[in-house]
Amino acid sequence: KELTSSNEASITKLKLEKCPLLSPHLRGPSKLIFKSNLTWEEVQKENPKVQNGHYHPEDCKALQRVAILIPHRNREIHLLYLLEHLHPFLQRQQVEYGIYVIHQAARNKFNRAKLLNVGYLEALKEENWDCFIFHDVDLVPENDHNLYMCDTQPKHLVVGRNNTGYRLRYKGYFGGVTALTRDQFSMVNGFSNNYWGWGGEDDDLRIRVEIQGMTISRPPPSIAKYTMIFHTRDKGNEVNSARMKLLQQVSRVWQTDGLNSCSYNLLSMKPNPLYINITVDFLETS
Ligand code: UDH
Repeated sequence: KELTSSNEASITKLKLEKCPLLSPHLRGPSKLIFKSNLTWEEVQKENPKVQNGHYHPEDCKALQRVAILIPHRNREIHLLYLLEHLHPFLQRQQVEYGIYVIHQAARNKFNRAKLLNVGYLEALKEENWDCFIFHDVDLVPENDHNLYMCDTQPKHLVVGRNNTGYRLRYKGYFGGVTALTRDQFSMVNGFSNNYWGWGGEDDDLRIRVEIQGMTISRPPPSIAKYTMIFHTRDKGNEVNSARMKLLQQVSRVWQTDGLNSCSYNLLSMKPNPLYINITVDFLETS
């Protein structure tokens, strides 16, 4: 019986050996350059094997299937620079991945955490991802030994960044870029949906992780380094003055505030060459 080409492709994938944990293509630290005239067409051309934001290695079977979730509104140039670096970075690591950009449509207060909950729920409708990387749009990894894969414990990937002298911002900091397995994130009921504006939602997630008796792992500081693309505070993302109060309630509310209470209006889910765009709308309720 004749095989269709997609059947052939999946049989070849089954026969492949597992990729090694440390890919032979890793390069170590690299100096990042952000060209002022970079275009989407150029980045697309540089990544011919990425289709609709998805990629899988061709010569071995990836150890994990990883969804990268990027919360977004009005930061197109940051997105372009991040994707320019992230696609080749992930391909050098030999991970199978999909990049999702979750775009908040309304001009109300920005809600990073809720967008990431939406990304998790929607990405899982598309594929059964093993691992989720929750990724700010303005943080670009400098060293490809910083593996975009999940561990037995939730992982924090940003130990240092250029604008803080490459030191952890504070003990317990769990923001910027984090990696949790599908099950770790579901165990904590995801992020809280109630942080409108800047701050607190990452500390809230850390408390959820601790309530579950999990601990946060971090790669060595010499590896977990990021360049933050400079920006000023966005309109609609002012500091959230309710954050300290919310942080005191986590142990009481985490079971009813999170993935299981995340309501939203999905406006569109559109594949772009370099990412899947999810546009979502929700009302500010607290
Ligand atoms: N984000 C957007 N659009 C917004 C707000 C936030 O896309 O309008 C996303 C984006 O992925 C960003 C993340 O949410 O990386 C976190 O928001 P942020 O970058 O504003 O947070 P950060 O802590 O900066 O990096 C806070 C304000 C910096 C002011 C610096 C003045 N010295």
